[in-house]
Formats: sequence, C-alpha cells, structure tokens
Amino acid sequence: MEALENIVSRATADFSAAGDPASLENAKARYLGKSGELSGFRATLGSLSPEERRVAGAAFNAAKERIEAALEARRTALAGAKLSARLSEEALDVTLPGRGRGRGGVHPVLRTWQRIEEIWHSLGFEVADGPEIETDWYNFTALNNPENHPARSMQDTFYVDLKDKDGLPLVLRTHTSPMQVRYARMHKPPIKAIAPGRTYRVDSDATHSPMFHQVEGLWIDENISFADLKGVYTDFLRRFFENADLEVRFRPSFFPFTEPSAEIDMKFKHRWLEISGAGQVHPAVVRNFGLDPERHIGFAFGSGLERLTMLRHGIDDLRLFFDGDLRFLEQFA
Ligand code: 2NM
Repeated sequence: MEALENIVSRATADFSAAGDPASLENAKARYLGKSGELSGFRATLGSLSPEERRVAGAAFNAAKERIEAALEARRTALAGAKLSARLSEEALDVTLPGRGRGRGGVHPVLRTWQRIEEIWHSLGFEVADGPEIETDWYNFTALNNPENHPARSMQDTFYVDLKDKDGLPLVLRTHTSPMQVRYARMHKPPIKAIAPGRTYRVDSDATHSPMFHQVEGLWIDENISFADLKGVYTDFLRRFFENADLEVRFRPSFFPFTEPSAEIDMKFKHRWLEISGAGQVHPAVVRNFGLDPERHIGFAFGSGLERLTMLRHGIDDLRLFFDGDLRFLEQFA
C-alpha cells in the first residue's frame, strides 16, 4: 500500500508539472499506460492470496481513480488556461467606434459650379450644356475671331485629329462661348442662359491648367442696357462671395466677340482684383446667332470657376485642384 500511495503522489505531482497537453499525455502513459506503473503494480496481485488480493485490489482501484481524477483535473486546467490565453490574445473592444466607409465629396470646383447654377437660375437664367469638341466655326469664326488670330495657333489650342465638313480640324473648345452660339441659334429671344463647363488651352503653370472650367452667360432681349448687365453681375458676385457690400467696377477692355467690352473687378482686401470679363455682343456675333443686331441687343460675360473658387476660399495654387490630394479636398467636403 505504501507503494501505491507513492505512485499516486508522484503521478499527481507529474501531472501538475506538465505545462501543456502533450507532456500531460506522456505523464499519463507513465502511470496509466499498458506498461505504466499501475499495470506493473497490478501484475504483482496474481501472487497474492484471495483475501489479500481483495484488499489490494480495492486499494488499486481507489488509487487508479485518484490518478484518473488528477489527470482529468489537470486536463481541464490546461484547457482552461489555453482558452483564457486565446481570449486575451484575441481580445476585441466591441465598444470602439467602427471604421466606416469613406463618404466622398464634391470637388471644390464642382461645388462652385453648383452654386453658380443655383444663383443664376434664381435670376432667371437657364443652364446650357454642349460638346467639348467643337468645330472651328463655333469656337472661333462665329465669335468674330480673325482668321489669323493667335488663339487659333497650335501653341494655344488643342487640335483633334478629325476634320469637320469644311475640312477644318476639330478643336477642344477654348471657352464655353461656342455653347452660347449653339444656344442662341436654337432659342428665340428673350434669351437668358449660362454655359458652365470644361475648356482647354495649351498652357500649364502655377496659375494655368490645360483643362479648366469656365462659366459664361448670355442675355438677349430688345430693350436691355449695360445697366442691366451691371445689376445682375454685381448681384451674382455679392451672392457668390456672400458679401452684400462687395464693391464691383467695370473697366474698359477688348474682346473680339463683344463691343464695347469690359473687365469686371471686385474689391478684395483693399485692392481691385480682376474676376470676369463682359460686354455687349458684337453685331457680327449677333448675326451669327441668326438675329438682327438692329433689333436684338445681347450682353455676355465670362469667368473662370477655378479663379472664383480660389478667391472664395483663399487658395493660392491652382494645381491643388488637380493633384487629387485628399488632405486638400477633404477640407471642402
Ligand atoms: C467673356 C468675356 C466677354 C462671351 C461672349 C459670348 C458670346 F457667345 F455671346 F459671344 N459668350 N461669352 C464673353 C464676353 C466671355 O469671358 C471672359
């Protein structure tokens, strides 16, 4: 019995010392296995008298049960330790805020585009939209650009490798004015329309991009004057810049498609800044609209959307609009 007691206490100690399931199962084999210590003890029972064997057999069963209980307890303890190790290793804080999805936003130049459409719409102007690839006639000739005007040169204009019905190469429109010509030829006066959109010129530096946006407006009626143009344009600028006291002035200038022509300046931090161009549509252009310049008078204006956006937000480098850097763009989302 002394020997059995010894086996039980060594088995219990070995099981406790086993740090993982594999060493525990090895220890089990040493005590409960076919050639383990308990089997060795049982082999000695055969040489005992029946009475002695009954007593020793009962002691053997009790010892075996204690060893099995110790084994089971250790198995449970190891499994529990493994589970808690995994739980703390894979711990998840379900109270953290979710990562969410990037929501995207409207580009600042397109926000300007939308605001401009809203303001002019409220002043009774329709929005006209048309092709970015134009014929020579709509982009230049109809707008009174002389045949040899430098704007028509390859240095200033992107030409497309396709020809129109006059055999002239198509161009990427250099302004949105051709859309005004299309609109005026399709509608009867009174006409009030703006044409916002992409335009293209061979030019690229800190203040010029080969693709940029313009908005031009056209107002044709029988009895309107420069005062009407000044009124609506001043109203537009004051609303766009959210400054009811914004000072605006018109300064004489030249464009081939208007006569007289003016630059429009606004007061910004005590200085006059050029913001748009405008004028009375040239009689030759009014004729190209299909109208009689003796009867119909037209006023037109134009401005760059990038420039309007830069002034509104105090942005100092045009290239920021085209880099696609979210650190810049997200400020306007
Ligand atoms: C400007 C400045 C002055 C303009 C002229 C026309 C049209 F088609 F009626 F002749 N559309 N836009 C115009 C006039 C544009 O942009 C600086």
